[in-house]
Amino acid sequence: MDALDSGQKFSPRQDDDWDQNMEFLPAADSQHLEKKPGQRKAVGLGVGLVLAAAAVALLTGLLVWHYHLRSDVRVRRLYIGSMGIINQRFLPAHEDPSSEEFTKMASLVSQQLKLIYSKNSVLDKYFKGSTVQAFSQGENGGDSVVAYYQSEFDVPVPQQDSLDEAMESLESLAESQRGRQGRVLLRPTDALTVNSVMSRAIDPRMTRSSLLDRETFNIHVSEAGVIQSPGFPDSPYSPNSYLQWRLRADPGHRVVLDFHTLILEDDCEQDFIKIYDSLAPIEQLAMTEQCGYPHGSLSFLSSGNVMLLTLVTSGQKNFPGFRANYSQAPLTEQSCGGKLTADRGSFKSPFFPSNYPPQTSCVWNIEVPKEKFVKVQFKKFLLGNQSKQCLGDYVDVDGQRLCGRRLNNPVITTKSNMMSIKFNSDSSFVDEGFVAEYEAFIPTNPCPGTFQCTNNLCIDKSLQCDGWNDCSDGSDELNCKCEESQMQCKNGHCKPKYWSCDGFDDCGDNTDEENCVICKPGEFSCRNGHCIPQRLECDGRDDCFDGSDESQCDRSVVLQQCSEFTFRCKNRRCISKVNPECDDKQDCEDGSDEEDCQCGMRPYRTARIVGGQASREGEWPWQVSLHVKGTGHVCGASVLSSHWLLTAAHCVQDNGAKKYSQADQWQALLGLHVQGQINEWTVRRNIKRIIAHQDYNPHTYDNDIAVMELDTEVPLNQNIWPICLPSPTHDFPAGQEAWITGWGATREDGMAATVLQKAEVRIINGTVCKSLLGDEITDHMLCAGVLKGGVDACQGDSGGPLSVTGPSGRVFLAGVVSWGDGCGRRNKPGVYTRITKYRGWIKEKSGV
Ligand code: 4AZ
Repeated sequence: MDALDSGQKFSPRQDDDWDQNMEFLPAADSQHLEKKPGQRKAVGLGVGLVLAAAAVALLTGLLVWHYHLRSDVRVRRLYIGSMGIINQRFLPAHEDPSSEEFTKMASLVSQQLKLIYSKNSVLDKYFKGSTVQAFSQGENGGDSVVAYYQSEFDVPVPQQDSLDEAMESLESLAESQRGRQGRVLLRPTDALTVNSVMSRAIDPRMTRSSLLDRETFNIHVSEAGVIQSPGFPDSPYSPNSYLQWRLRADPGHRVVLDFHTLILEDDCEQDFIKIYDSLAPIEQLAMTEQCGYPHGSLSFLSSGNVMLLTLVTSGQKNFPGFRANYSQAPLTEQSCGGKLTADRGSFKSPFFPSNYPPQTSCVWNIEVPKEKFVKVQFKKFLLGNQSKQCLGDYVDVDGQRLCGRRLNNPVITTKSNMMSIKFNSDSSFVDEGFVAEYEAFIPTNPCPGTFQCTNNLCIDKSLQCDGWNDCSDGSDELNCKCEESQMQCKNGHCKPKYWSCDGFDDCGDNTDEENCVICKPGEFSCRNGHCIPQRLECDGRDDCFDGSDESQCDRSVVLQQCSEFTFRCKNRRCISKVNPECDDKQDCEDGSDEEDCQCGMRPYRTARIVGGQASREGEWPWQVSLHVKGTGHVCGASVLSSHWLLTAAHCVQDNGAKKYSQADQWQALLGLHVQGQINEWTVRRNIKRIIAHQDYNPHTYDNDIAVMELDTEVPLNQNIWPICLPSPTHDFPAGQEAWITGWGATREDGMAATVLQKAEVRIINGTVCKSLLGDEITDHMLCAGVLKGGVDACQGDSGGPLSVTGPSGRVFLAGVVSWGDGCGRRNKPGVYTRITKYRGWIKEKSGV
């Protein structure tokens, strides 16, 4: 039997008469109600409502009583567990459920479970039966076995919690008996010596009755290989399926699973993968659950020699699925912790930036010369969900526990020459881990020649009072005397005056955004500066006379007049909603806001960069690498359709003998992930025609835009897909998150990247940008970046996309990488061609 066939379903017993006895109250007889017509109608309606409410209340009461109070209604409850057996040898035949050895051992395990449950009155009463799913070799080699099983109970609804408690109590029983020599768990004659048991109720999503397609794959990872969801990459995974991959490494090794692609439905209730540090889906050994399009690390390691990957899908919306590489690593590899005696150094969680394995513990002891103290700074810290007392995964620095994914203060100092740091991961839910740097310092002079933060970090003096929190505890920005050009925030920081009222919280306490609106409390401030009563917002009428009071509402309003902020439908009428195009809701009467929307979705969704990180294959299917023949990658571009690309005009300008304006000089690589690695996804095309903007100015980079026509069309698929073009009035507000992608240099004057890089930046207000970069910033340009520095586009990224994801999940092209003052410099954002200004031009030149 497939162990997962039966689920946690209701199975009412002995009470099949309750619904037959239940009657709805008879409807009121209107003939008996002699009233005036109007009144009669109202009274009739009232009586009807009261009776309907009474019927609903009665039905609800009966249901509550039926399922919760009647103690004879039973539910089936499934537990998934494992049992460590130390007096049996593991044989290769134990991996094959049809072998005699498997059957024999499974029968012993079932008997043993029955015996264990019989010693507990709750378990004994409700136990139905067990099935063994798999065996693996115990950690001490062939001399021990781990059995994975499922036990089924039929329990009255009110007893469910006590059943859970009784199951959990078995773990401590095994634990306490293990210590007593010879008194191992309840040993029947000649049977098993059990040294551990562990079990939990199964994830209810894995027992949905709709899961008809069930399959198990058994894989040895001693030789590296690839697993993928069925149909990947040509077709989406199948609906209503429960698939599991049991991965086994050699003894003394761990399983390594590295996802190369993972694209599932966004809703984890529908489709998800879950990875277990076990061969069965035991909940307290769940390492991760993923759905949608995850951005974090997708490289996982088990604590022992087994791992289980499960994929559960629902009946709706099927996506491409996954492809992952598996292999094994010796348990001794990357042993962590140790003694650190140098004056400075670094240490990190095991396997960083892969997810650390569960059940791992490491201790680092830092010891520096006697006269010095030690400080440690966590550069990265991702340790799963924060728990109250840091009971799960944590870092302990001299008795102080740190956990979660954000540290308020990432710097810790000792008042002695020693420091002890412990890292601990529990049995479930792993994360990327941490990177830390430590340094010895002389207590009397901790920051020679530099500024000393309250947390003892030392920073360059020029960073003091520059408006940026460089200490990470804000102490470099306290008690600053603001200059003439700066404003004083309430929290003591100084910020450039022109940053006030730009819609972005620059102070950190929002004081730069207070008192900006002239409207009184209770009033709505229109974009055109008018004030209207707040209650008129979203009332379906254009009270501002520029549509702004109706622009952020669910429903759109057709306006009397159009403005620079309103969307123009094909029928030339304008609607109030901001960014209505391709948001999967029809707003124009003629439906034109939802036309030509085969774009911007990562496929199947129905729903070099400085300071960036490597992206995953298929993550940016509109990204193109433009190669100059004989030279290689020079610029980026975006896919607009199967025939057209969009890039920067400065990429296609002649440069002395280099005739970049000629189409035959170029080759476009679509669906590329790693430079130099052409794979089955990569499509190479020659260029038929290049059309650079007629008003491109090579001195100012104004109108830095060009389109390129491919010589033959490309197939659109999950790795090659157009990005959406925004309408001329599409709003990309300051502060909005955007992504830049490309193979450009990873630092100013640095080397180009080989793997496609991505980085998150923010749209920057135009006035702020002009004040930072000067008047060369025209209205045709858009600034984006991280003003603190360190994250930016750079040489080789030019022509590539600055993309913004809309509320419906569709990605829009906000800008094209154009120029900047160096790369990643503080207060020097990147400059992009503002695409909204060129919607008409693109249509005219390419027809897209
Ligand atoms: C370039 O040379 C370049 N920091 C592109 C973008 C930026 C700087 C330089 C923006 O192609």
